[in-house]
Amino acid sequence: MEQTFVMVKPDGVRRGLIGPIIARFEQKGFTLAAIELLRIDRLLAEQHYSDLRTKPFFGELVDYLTSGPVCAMVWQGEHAVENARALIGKTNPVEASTGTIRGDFAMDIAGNIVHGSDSAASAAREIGLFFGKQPVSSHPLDLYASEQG
Ligand code: DAT
Ligand code: MG
Repeated sequence: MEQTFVMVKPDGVRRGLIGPIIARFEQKGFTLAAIELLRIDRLLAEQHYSDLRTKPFFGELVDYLTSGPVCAMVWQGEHAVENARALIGKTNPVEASTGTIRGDFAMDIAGNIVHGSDSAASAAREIGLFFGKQPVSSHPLDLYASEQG
């Protein structure tokens, strides 16, 4: 069973969208394996988006990600990475289809409210960054996930 890393970004948290976003993952058939509300520091934001560090918008991206609490989650299920990306929609909300999270809840690329890992390797790296090096299966909340199958 595959796992992916999903994060409600600060504007999503501020706007009260943790619940609606969780609902979509549950309705789709994902199982929640770990969840934490936290404020991330600049170092963690920079590590999370290290592949984008040469982009002109990198500083603003780090400002945005550290502007308030985020909700970090691990969701698991069949093809979790690809299914989560499909649920989230295209990076730019202008291009994201209605019915996707970004298509329905966001207006601008600099405030696209949610993150989802882009590959299994990224998911493993991001889960490690946010939930520590131990496998999420050793996380207490994963008892719930294993009961659900
Ligand atoms: P995604 O979040 O869909 O995986 P990404 O990894 O290419 O997209 O970029 C990470 C985040 O960086 C994205 O969610 C929003 C921000 N971003 C990407 N391109 C941008 C741009 N041209 N201007 C401003 N922010 C951008
Ligand atoms: Mg990405």
